[in-house]
Amino acid sequence: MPEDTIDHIDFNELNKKAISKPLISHIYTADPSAHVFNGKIYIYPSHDIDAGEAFDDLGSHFAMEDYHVISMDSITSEAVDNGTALHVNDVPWAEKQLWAPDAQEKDGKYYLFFPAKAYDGIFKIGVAISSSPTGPFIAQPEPIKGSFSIDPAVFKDDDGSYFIYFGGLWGGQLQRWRTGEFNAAQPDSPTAFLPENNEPALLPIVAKLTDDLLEFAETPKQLEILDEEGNLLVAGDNDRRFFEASWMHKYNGKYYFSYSTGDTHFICYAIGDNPYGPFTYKGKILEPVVGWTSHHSICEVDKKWYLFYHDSSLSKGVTHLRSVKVAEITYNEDGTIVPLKPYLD
Ligand code: FUB
Repeated sequence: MPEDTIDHIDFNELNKKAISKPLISHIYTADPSAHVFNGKIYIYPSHDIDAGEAFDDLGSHFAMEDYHVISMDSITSEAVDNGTALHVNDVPWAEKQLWAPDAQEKDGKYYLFFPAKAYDGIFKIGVAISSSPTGPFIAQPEPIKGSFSIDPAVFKDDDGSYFIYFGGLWGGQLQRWRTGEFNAAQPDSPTAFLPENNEPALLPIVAKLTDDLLEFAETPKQLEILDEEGNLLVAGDNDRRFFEASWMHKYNGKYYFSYSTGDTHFICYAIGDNPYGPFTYKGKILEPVVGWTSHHSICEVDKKWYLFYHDSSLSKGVTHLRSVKVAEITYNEDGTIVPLKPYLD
């Protein structure tokens, strides 16, 4: 079972070795989804708080209540907190746990995609709209029809189509949807209904969005992640199989699907030829950070590529009090990504 705090690390030393510093330190932020809109960087993170919830493997201690948007004029500029962009009290269908969001722009409107637990205890994904990239956002009265689980990431392809990627294990409930219906049995178990180690791993989910970006345009599909021999990764391949934190970006005409391996704490990626895949596992992007979770986005800014990620160094290792950071990533000539160590040796 992961620990909620870490007391064996000298955080002064660790922070000296960190490859980047928290972008903001007056609040805790996590799960950064970064985009460039109108030449400026906008980061859509979770807003971590200590709500006093007991720690458990379902993530009950991640009891976030609102979102703040962070903006930066350039990658070296000061990061600005633009205040509350959406509060759970203003989302009619949502009770709690505003987890990792993403945002997109279309025709001058901004769409915030976010997971939250509905009053029946089931995670759904909602959309909220604003005329400004920093909000405030007005939530749709209902979640996306047929949505489930957590961690939406919305990718705009070059032809103007938008695709949503989502899903997360354990507290993210993806394993409870294996039959197409929510399985509410053993409600306190994070691992009930996971596949056996030798079975194919659970897969992230993809769906094209409707033109108004408010609904799925099709039945969501599983996104296959294959090994070098073309076989699906198996559930026991803990260092490589999907757990949560989907992200999609395109580089040199190829589609890069990246994700967290969760309980082994890596950010990994797989490459495909179209938004639906299949994707072939290619390697790690980020070694484990301090704190249990790892979650990221990848964004091009002024012709360089950046990994936005988080760690728990500022809170001295408290799992649910994280800080958003950014570091440049580079590509090898064959299109593979040079992996990063978050702290130098
Ligand atoms: O922030 C809450 C959850 O922790 C996210 O939804 C996961 O990706 C993990 O970072």
